[in-house]
Amino acid sequence: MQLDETIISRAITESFIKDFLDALEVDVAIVGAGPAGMTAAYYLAKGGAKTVIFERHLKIGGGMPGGGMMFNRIVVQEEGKKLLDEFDVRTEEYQKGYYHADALEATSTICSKAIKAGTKIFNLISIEDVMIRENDRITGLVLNWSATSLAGLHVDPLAMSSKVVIDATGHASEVCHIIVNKIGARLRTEAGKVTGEKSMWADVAESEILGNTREVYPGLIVAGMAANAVFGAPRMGPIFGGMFLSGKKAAEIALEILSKK
Ligand code: 48F
Repeated sequence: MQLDETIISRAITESFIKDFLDALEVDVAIVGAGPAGMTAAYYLAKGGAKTVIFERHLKIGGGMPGGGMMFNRIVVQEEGKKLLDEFDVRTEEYQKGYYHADALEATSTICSKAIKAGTKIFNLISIEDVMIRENDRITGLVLNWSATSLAGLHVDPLAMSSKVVIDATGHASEVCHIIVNKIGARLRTEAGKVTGEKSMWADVAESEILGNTREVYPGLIVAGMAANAVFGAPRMGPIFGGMFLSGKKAAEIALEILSKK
């Protein structure tokens, strides 16, 4: 068979556009394909919700592939290990209650499971705003190619609609910052704003993250490190159990919200 470059180009363009058009109206839009976002996506898709992730970078996994200071291993505690077992990611006990896993195996496996469960992940796309309606209800996201802002080009974005949004943007908690700054949203935190993360304390950070994984504004859930940053809890460094558990809890909250709509 003689290969035809035009057919290759058509296959890529047409199939991408089909997926992109389909992603313009979803049940749940997740911002960030880190460990929390991808875990949430897996459980949402498994639970029957139409789910999409937008990821700014070329690579998926957020802080996970880099492990701890570029030693590409992650550590999980007992509860986190159970989730990795469910994903079929291999772990090895280092010392009682501490398990380590290959950061790339964890990243690629969770990503693959999320996609095979039905999630669409769009990399290289940044969320730069939300879409709103009456009473500043969040009804979707405003997106643009990450390359546009990197190149400093003046290009208008596109928008998509979503019944629920999950901010899984990590330390930056970008969606929460956007709604506080642009629509004066009052988050369900003490001061109504992003509190800001505290310095590292793994034990406290991991024990508080599930409580911080909440609907922080109508239709917006925070997951992963964004949850701790929004509620002023410490960071935890390269222990990842809390990220996976937070992603799972965010999915459960989103499914609950969807069931009431
Ligand atoms: O940072 P990230 O991995 O967040 P996470 O899932 O996990 C945190 C851990 O990696 C680590 C930690 C662990 O113990 O503290 O930091 O909470 O993934 C966040 C992803 O969101 C993307 C970003 O590129 C990263 O891959 N992201 C951030 N802002 C945007 C975005 C945006 N505005 N639009 C699209 N993607």
